[in-house]
Amino acid sequence: MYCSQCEQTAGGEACYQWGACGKSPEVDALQDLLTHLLRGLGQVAIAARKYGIINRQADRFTCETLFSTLTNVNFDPESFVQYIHQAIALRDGLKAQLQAVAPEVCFPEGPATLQPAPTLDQLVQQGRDIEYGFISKAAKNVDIFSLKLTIIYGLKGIAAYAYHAQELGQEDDRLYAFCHEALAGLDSVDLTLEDWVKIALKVGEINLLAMELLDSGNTGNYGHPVPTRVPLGTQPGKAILVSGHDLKDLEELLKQTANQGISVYTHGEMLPAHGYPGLKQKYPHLYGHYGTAWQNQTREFAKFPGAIVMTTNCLMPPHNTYIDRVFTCGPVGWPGLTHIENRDFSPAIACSLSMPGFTDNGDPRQVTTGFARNAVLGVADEVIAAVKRGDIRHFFLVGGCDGAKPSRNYYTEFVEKVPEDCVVLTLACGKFRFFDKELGDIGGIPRLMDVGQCNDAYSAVQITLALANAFGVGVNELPLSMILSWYEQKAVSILLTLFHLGIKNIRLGPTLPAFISPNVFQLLSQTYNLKEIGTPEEDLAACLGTS
Ligand code: FS2
Ligand code: SF4
Repeated sequence: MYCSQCEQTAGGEACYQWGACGKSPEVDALQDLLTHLLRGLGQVAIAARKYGIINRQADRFTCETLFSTLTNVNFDPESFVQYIHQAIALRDGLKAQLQAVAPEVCFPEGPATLQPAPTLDQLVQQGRDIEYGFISKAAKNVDIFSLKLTIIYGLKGIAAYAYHAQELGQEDDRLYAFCHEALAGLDSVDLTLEDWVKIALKVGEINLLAMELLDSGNTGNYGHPVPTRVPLGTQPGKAILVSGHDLKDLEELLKQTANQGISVYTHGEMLPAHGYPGLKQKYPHLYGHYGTAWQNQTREFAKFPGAIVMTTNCLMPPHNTYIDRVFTCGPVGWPGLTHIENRDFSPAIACSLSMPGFTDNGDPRQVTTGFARNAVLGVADEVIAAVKRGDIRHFFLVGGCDGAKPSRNYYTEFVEKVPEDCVVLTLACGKFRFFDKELGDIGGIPRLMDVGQCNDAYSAVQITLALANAFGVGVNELPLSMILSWYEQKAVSILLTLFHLGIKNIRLGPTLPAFISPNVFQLLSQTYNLKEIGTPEEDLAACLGTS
């Protein structure tokens, strides 16, 4: 196997034997075969579009299944076998539709014509052969290979956002058309390094569209988040835990658990759901937040006295102490777990009702979430006045993914050391390293504001652009520094969006992506002044101009 798509990749290079995330070589090969077939589906979809044939099922399938290959989403070989057969059926159906109006159109040998092997072992071998072919061809130019991987991983991020947005009724054909084109074009041989850089930046541009669609879906369905206090403790009674990012899944779970005597707790990236009026205010049994970031789930899930629903990433290999209480939804999968179909959560609800639930109130603390773009920009005048008076010296966006590496303590220390006249905006699961710190306020403006999930990066972008506009400066002249942590492929797509917007001086950690070659990194450093994190003291001093 060869997989280098996430920050915990083995040896900082690639997972060759077994995924550090728990992904088996078998699943890795099936994912590669599926991705290859999506390239073929892309070729057919592009050709069909030229004749006005758009197949929304194929578009949505591309995003859902690409999402399923993102880190910590789906570990189940059976899911991928089904996806592989569906990809071929969709591709061949679309081909037949196209050839009915344009019989002369034909496709070269490759992903648009490949037929599946008959057995699981042979499908796995097919995936391995495809992966080997891709790597051996691509490795002839290590920098182009690096950019191709960046594009594939960025597309996975787009696919994740597009999947969530579509579930909430938001779609855009430009996004689907680009995904097909980018996937289909991965084998192009006549492109220069500059051409591949342009495609990578286009991934960033389309990702902005994907995030905008998701923002519309979330706010259109559940209202704009408002600052909301969230208990970190529990209340006696039956309990169900929901993790991941999908607000539609959470809403349906809330509907189905209403008046059943069950309290719903969020875990990980679901914390910002409490800020949405259409969720928290409408469903009072959405009680509190339990636990911290994804990498702590094995310890935290083991102690939770009820069912655990995993809506999207990040799922870790479940331990035996709680595996029979974990339920998966949508593109998430683990062999043998009960998969929730059609958002019918009754198996998870029955499991929670059969469990003891909580008997005490636990942790008495609360945290605040809900500082998305509407809430922050609603107090923009006060913020601007505070900056002009010199009460606020600088903003830090300390956001991104969390993970298990001890070097991620950098982000905790960084926030602890931020001077008292500075404000920290945060988002995504990286915040769990400091989300419960009481940083106080500056003239009523909180010094720590949680913008939301990684899926709410659009909100952070809009806040940045609006502040730049209000101050009449470019984004790079704002008193704002971005200190980002990455782990999986949504972070890759967000980084490409920030480059597309011309945002410079980002500090990235805890390590640089293994798939970025030295030359590509040099290019990004020269163009965007992208830097790897140093020490909190050095980086703070550099950002504040005091070094
Ligand atoms: Fe965190 Fe994991 Fe949010 Fe990423 S919960 S690292 O895939 O999606 O951020
Ligand atoms: Fe390794 Fe990350 Fe790929 Fe898992 S997703 S196999 S940990 S690089």
